[in-house]
Amino acid sequence: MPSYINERNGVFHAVCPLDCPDQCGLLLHKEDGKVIKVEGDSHHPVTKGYICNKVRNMTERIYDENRLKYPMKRIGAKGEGKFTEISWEEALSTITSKWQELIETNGPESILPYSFYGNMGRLSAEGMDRRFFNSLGASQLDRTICSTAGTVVYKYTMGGSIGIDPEESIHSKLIIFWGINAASTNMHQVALAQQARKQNGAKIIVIDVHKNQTGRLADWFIPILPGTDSALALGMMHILFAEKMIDENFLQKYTVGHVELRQHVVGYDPKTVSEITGVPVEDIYKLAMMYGATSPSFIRIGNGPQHHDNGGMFVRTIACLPALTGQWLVKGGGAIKGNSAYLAPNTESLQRPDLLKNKHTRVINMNLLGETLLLTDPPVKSLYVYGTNPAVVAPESNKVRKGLGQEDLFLVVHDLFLTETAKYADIVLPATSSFENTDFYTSYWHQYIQLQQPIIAPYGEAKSNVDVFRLLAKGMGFTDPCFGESEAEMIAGALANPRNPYLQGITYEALVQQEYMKAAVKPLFPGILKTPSGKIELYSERMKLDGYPPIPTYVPLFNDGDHPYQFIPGPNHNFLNSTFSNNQKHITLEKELRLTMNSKDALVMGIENGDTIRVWNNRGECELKASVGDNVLPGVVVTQGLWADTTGIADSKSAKQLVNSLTPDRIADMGGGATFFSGRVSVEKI
Ligand SMILES: Nc1nc2c(c(=O)[nH]1)N[C@H]1C(S)=C(S)[C@@H](COP(=O)(O)OP(=O)(O)OC[C@H]3O[C@@H](n4cnc5c(=O)[nH]c(N)nc54)[C@H](O)[C@@H]3O)O[C@H]1N2
Ligand SMILES: Nc1nc2c(c(=O)[nH]1)N[C@H]1C(S)=C(S)[C@@H](COP(=O)(O)OP(=O)(O)OC[C@H]3O[C@@H](n4cnc5c(=O)[nH]c(N)nc54)[C@H](O)[C@@H]3O)O[C@H]1N2
Ligand code: SF4
Ligand SMILES: [Mo]
Repeated sequence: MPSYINERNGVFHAVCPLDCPDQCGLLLHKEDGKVIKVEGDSHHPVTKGYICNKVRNMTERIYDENRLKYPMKRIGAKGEGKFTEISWEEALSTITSKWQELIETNGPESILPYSFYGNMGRLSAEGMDRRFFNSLGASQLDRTICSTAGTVVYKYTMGGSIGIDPEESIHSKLIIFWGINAASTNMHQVALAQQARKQNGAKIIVIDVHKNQTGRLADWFIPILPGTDSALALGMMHILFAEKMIDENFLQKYTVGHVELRQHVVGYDPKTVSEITGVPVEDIYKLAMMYGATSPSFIRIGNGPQHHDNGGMFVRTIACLPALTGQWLVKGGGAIKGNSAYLAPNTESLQRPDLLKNKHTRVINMNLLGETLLLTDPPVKSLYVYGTNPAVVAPESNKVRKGLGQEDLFLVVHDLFLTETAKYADIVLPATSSFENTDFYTSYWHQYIQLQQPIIAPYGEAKSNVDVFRLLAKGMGFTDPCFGESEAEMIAGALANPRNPYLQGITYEALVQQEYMKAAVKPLFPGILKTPSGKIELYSERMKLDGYPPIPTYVPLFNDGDHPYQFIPGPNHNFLNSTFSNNQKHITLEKELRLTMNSKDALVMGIENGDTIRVWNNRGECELKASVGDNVLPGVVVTQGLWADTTGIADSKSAKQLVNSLTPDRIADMGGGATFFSGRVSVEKI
């Protein structure tokens, strides 16, 4: 441990650990061993000292009296939330002896890790844990809940998760936030857009199904029907080709398939596209002409529309747009879907996939948790959850909770709080906050990497993910030296990635010295992409071989039943997924969970602002307060935030705000992605 953990007072550099593209640089003020204030670090080149309200109030979360202090075992019924304190020794030996028994009787694949990025630290989220479960031979988890549909398809198109440097977006003259509520979810991209607006007179367009905080700051908000964006983009292409507003030179030199695409988009005339998308013909024209005539233009591709049945195709289609007008060659032009490839570490070293002996080990899609626990054969007999709260965030929560509540499932949950998921656990383990650990952080939006060193001592008996897996490895008798590595050694190994030239010069030692190190990036073009052709693949032979349409195509949403409303339950401003949903300050700021609907629909249903509404489908039901107006199109209803259960009991009947009880666990068109926003519901006034 570095010595400053013991220093009484001071201001220390820290990283925001949350699953947010901005990955802000922080300053933690510490007095008498405790963090008393969290603020932004003005030295961070992108986040520049500004942070969101959520994290400014982080101290309340770190010192919340409900934080878990010691390991516990269940003494009540599953889900009841009754536990008693035990020692770490007892907790660890209970887990390892149960797992040894399961490996003998049912084989190692009866054990399933279940995790996500509650802490984005690479060691915490995908380091020692992966080494451990690979050695164990446990079922593998496909971590598909967030962005895989788009990641997979962006790779077919562009060769990997690479976009422009967001710092360059200040040069743009047209910025399109496409399916991203950036004012809440990527606030520094909004700051950069505002700077572009100020210095270049840039126009900001927002294309969304909901006129939320981001829509309200736009110069032009374009409401669209859910799941129809690829049709809009194809309609834009139709006009761009027809009006000769394309960059022939760029298409010839840097793309394949522009001839096929040109023919293909003939079918997407503005009238047809307008009928599909709900966007008026003249607006489709106006949008295409603005996009064709403005350079540099920049598209920030959001995560939302990707959570549809056709989410992969959404990203595929939008990602092709900048090539048509040659925007990738212009400083400040192009797009960002995600930038994680720039700082990609050496996963062989970090995660040690070689430790997994059975190369045919089954892989389970995390979006199918409920079904997996209830139906998979051979069954999952033990689930180890860390860094995620599936009882709230996973789709089809009624199925998930039924699965978690099964008597014969041995459930271990490692978290900072007794989450809704932890209430079902047999063993609960207390986790440290990220400010108690050593880890490294790589943003998936900007191009800076940061080191976190422990600033405060572990809370109670809490342990980091890395420490817990070290101890579990010892308990299981694993002898590979990788389990003895220090955090510093793990980081050094992860940063030595000969396959990633962008990491050049970035080492553990350098990170200790320099708080912010940037990937060694250069413009993507002129250049060779990692696609089969080395070019942008507007037509992808590889997609065809993999069974997908090789050219961007509009595919309608799956028929989710006869319910009249398309249900869009997105994140909110003051929580981060379900994190902070148990913090009073954040709840107070958010007030309550509302169902936003169009006044025309409300009139027909006899619903007024503030009425309590029953929202249901064949998967579940919620009770929400109506918010009536013109922020969504007729036929669409929106909620924001993944709210906590209001009663202490983790049963789905009393969880009236559990929006995921209504969402489908269907799998999206690509990458095994989630389809949170492709469900339909009925509504009525109670
Ligand atoms: N404050 C806050 N910040 C967060 C999070 C949080 O919970 N709270 N979560 C973090 C995480 S894990 C992620 S993945 C990102 C997600 O952040 P974003 O990328 O912003 O994604 P979402 O908020 O899921 O959806 C973005 C927008 O898509 C819209 N949308 C839904 N369906 C469609 C459609 O078919 N077409 C169009 N055009 N729009 C549609 C929604 O109305 C929403 O406004 O944010 C991260 N940052
Ligand atoms: N309806 C609907 N559902 C959604 C979404 C949506 O838009 N709508 N968004 C989806 C998306 S994009 C995502 S990414 C997922 C995210 O969902 P989750 O990954 O579950 O995110 P959180 O709800 O923030 O839960 C993270 C948990 O990790 C814990 N944690 C934090 N740090 C550590 C640590 O160091 N160690 C351990 N062991 N635990 C830690 C936190 O206390 C918290 O309980 O939700 C998905 N669910
Ligand atoms: S949640 Fe996002 S915006 Fe807020 S401090 Fe963390 S990285 Fe910055
Ligand atoms: Mo996410």
